[in-house]
Amino acid sequence: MEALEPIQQTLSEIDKRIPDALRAALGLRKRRASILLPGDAYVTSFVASFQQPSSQRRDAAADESPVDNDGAAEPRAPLRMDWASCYARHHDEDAHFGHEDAGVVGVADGVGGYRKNGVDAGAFSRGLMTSAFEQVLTAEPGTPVCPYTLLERAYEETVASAATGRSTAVILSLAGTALKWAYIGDSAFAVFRDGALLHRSQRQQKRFNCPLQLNGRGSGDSITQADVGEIAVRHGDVLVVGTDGLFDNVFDADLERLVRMGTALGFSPKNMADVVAGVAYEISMSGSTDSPYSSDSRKLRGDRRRGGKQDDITVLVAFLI
Ligand SMILES: [Mn+2]
Repeated sequence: MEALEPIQQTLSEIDKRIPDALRAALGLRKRRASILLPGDAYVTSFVASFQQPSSQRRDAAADESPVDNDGAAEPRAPLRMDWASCYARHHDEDAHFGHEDAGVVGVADGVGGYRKNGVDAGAFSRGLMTSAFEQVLTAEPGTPVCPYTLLERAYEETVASAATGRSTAVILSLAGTALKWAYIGDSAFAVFRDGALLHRSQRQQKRFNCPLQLNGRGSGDSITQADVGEIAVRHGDVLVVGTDGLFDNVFDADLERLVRMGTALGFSPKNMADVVAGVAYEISMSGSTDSPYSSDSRKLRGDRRRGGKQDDITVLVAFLI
């Protein structure tokens, strides 16, 4: 099996690349020159590792609605995902994968409740994503990928492997100009167009901080409860996929601002994933910056919580080009 080659970097390196204007806009503290962030050396990233032949890249790049002699626009080339990721570990129970040529990405989050039993709470999320990735790798090239079918097969295979734990998961695939999804729980995604939020998945949870989750015994919440759907996407749209370590720490409006500013500054998917993860990490460690997690806690539990939520943070950014 081909493997994604991880890139190792530190959060301090990422921190330096968060523009000051963005820092100010999001109300983050001023950068300290010699800051050594806790968790440094624990950031792993991937960039799309399945490079297309340069001729195909040129075809895709030339997708500017060519006009024929009659003045009619020719059909656009299918979109593809130029993706990259950043994973800041806390307990190391998140997992993800992506395949550029197949246009498929996935993110999963092992539910930490199992940890106290001395069980590897990341085994099920890693099993899900490894299985899904292997299925994409071994599929006939050009075969359309149905995210629900892929998630269902990955789930069955992971249960059969006797992996421990529970996990939320989201898988998305491109089919022409449709972006399809299947997800269970609060692993989530957002699609941005022209710097504005176009679509955001709705978390599935039973109560505060208790998302729907698949488990290793094949019992509990059912795969058939997965939310499935699709939206029409187009050239230039930006997809952000992540675990709750992202979405419980960064408000949608701030993520929108990050994407808008990153796009204006010409960020690559890699740089955008790093900066979004860096911001999420900074909020996660804060005891005062407000977050969706604290806001929900105040609303749903009636407490006075402030600050972020420390968790594994997975951010995957795909430019649809
Ligand atoms: Mn999490």
